[in-house]
Amino acid sequence: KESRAMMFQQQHMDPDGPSTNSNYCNQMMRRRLMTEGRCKPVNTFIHEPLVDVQAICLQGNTICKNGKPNCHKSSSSMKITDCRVKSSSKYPDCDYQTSHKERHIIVACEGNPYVPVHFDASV
Ligand code: UM3
Repeated sequence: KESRAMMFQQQHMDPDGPSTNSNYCNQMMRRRLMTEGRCKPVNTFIHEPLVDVQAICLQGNTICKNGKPNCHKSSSSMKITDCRVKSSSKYPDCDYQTSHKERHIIVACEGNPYVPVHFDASV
């Protein structure tokens, strides 16, 4: 079984991206296995070096949306792409809207080493 830290990287890390094409989310959501069984409704890819994303776990502590205390907000804004499934999308043909943004991000961290395991929000 893959660790939650590995799952976070598979679902949210794309340091070399994004390609400029509007098909980015359709390709990436499938390639990273988030269209198996259902179309994952919302998912964010982060276009920054892994070390910079891991460092967020040492930055501003904040409460997660689920009420747990282990969320952290990036001190810098980061390049991200939000993928949101279109209302017209019909599984198994998952169809996403691709939105490139630059935002502060909030991740949940766990474990030893203390690393990102969940993407909570962008602000
Ligand atoms: N999610 C994003 N970006 C957002 C909001 C939510 O990727 O701006 C994802 C993260 C969660 C899922 O998946 O939606 C449910 O909240 P995760 O725990 O695997 O990161």
